[in-house]
Amino acid sequence: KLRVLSGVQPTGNLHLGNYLGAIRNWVEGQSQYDNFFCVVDLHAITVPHNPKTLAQDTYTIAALYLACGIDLEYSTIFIQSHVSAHSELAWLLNCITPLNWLEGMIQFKEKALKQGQNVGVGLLDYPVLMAADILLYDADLVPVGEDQKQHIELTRDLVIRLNDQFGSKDNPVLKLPKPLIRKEGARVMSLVDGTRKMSKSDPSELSRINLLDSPEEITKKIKRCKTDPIKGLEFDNPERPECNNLLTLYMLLSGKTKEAVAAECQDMGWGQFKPLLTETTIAALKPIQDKYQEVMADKSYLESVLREGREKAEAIAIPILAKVKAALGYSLPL
Ligand code: AQP
Repeated sequence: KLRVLSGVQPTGNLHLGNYLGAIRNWVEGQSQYDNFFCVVDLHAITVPHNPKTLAQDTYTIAALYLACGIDLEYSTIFIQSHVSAHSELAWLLNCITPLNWLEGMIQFKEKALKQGQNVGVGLLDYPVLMAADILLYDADLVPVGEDQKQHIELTRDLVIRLNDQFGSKDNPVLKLPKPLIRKEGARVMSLVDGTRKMSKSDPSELSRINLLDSPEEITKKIKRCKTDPIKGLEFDNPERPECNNLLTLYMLLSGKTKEAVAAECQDMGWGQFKPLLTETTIAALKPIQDKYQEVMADKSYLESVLREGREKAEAIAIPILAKVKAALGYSLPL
């Protein structure tokens, strides 16, 4: 089986963008692959974070993986900081990464702009740590949303560079991974601005629907979301980004085809569509929320999943780290 690796940062509540762009695709594809899904808590401290909530936020994301349908028969769930090989490989990769590759990353430029003077080196280094996450598992495929595509291209460039410098054609050190990006849901947009992606770090709570939002919160957010004054709803009109985003959410959450949604909504006004989207969203999130409560009620079960996850992750990551160290010329520990 091909191996899959992906992760989410515990930087806040998971929202529909994280779910539709990433986790739902992990769940749908999981029986075909050998999967590793981590909660990337080392990435979470690349922006200012709260040490009082980091551990709890990390557990919440792991529980949500299970609640969304990650099945331990096909998949391993673990926490990035529990496997120290991630930090170690990131250091080794740092030393072969040209600085200007990192300075050119879109996500760095966007997040650095938001933080002004307080940008840490870790934010610049985010893609190198992400490369380490992927490469430690010899992952073939990395299912992500569109926003992460550039980071996976950088990972591929790093593999080519490392293999060129320290491997040989017949004996490459690391495997070249590929991104797996689904067209639908790859870029879920903010509810208050259809030209910006839905994001955990957006200061406006109204901009996103979180997987754990109550029916009342969902109703309020959809009622107040940005629309336009045009009657009749349509996909793919660049002048109507909010309309395209809300129809896409309805399509993905209802499981209907694009053609069926286009036909159903072509004569609708927002007053008719918004209650429909609200009802569909609440119904789609209900089973996830119920399962989440179940998982969180048994902390020792979640801990055992994560302990086992760490063991399985280390069984793969430690030998791959050793292979990279040997290729770079390190001696074995005495
Ligand atoms: N709006 C989105 N549409 C589709 N996919 C998305 N993803 C994130 N936002 C959207 C995908 O979710 C996965 C996990 O993302 P992450 O937590 O590692 O970081 P991120 O991409 O930076 O997500 P956020 O929500 O915007 O977090 P903050 O605000 O903390 O930076 C990834 O596969 C991502 O593509």
